[in-house]
Amino acid sequence: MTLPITFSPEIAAARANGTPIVALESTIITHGMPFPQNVETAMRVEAEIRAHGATPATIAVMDHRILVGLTESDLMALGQASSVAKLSRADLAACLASGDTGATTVAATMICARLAGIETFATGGIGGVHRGADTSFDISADLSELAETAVTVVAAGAKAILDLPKTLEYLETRGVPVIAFGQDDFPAFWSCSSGLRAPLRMDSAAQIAAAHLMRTRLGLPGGQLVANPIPVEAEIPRDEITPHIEAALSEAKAKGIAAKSVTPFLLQRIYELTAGRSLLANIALVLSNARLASAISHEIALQRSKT
Ligand code: PSU
Ligand code: MN
Repeated sequence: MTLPITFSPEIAAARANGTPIVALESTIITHGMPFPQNVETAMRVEAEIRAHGATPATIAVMDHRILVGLTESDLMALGQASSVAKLSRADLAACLASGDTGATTVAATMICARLAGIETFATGGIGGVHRGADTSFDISADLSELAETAVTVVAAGAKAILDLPKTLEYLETRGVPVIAFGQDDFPAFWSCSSGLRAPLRMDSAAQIAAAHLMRTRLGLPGGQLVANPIPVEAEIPRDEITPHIEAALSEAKAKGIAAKSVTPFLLQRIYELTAGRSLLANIALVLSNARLASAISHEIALQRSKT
């Protein structure tokens, strides 16, 4: 059985040449940022990865196929489309079977990346355990995917709209290494620190790649979460963003926003409440994650070639 995967010409060439590939998700484009900044950012992130000697593979679902690598016109179309499905592990196969268009979340992008033989993935923030999860049961499927799929994901931690202590507990229970890059604290997306210590700390791409390869040698199935703090000049300090987060959360509660709509609703409201500053921070951190992921993808290739 052949997989329903279509590689773009750029990705096909990278596979043939052995150039390291970095996966990118598409939900950040369709549900995470407004047009036109979503498409501009997607293109800048891709350019950043190319500038660091790796090849970007943005992943989405269209016409019964997983597209690995999107063209500029694919990105433009996706960035303006209004009714694109947000795909996680639960709906990936159904969307492929129906032929609908879907954007992949962190969880679905990890699944597609693994199928395509890609081991490094850059994004902004991962989903997590939502506040109030003790009654809502809202825990992102991104977390269990990290426990099952062997892809190293570079994110700026998790957003403080989530319950960060519970998110870290859940990841620990599922055996996911959570690695803060270059600092002791787990970062909180728009802010460099969440005030919580990360379980692991690494200071180089080489260390992260070595740990990734060791997990494979040990036969451990899951991936790694690399939590790369937002560049300090772009951060929104915790005490500044907290009131906006609280306001967005109580609006979501009052409006009865639930399930898949929660994360996009909160991101949009915080964008409005910070007069666009949250988006500038988001762009800066994704670019920074793209650079680190590129370095990790090179290190994985280099270290594997030596064994
Ligand atoms: N965080 C962001 N921007 C995003 C997302 C998270 O800053 O666009 C998206 C990612 O695709 C992530 C998904 O995988 O939201 C998580 O959604 P949920 O909480 O419904 O699992
Ligand atoms: Mn959810």
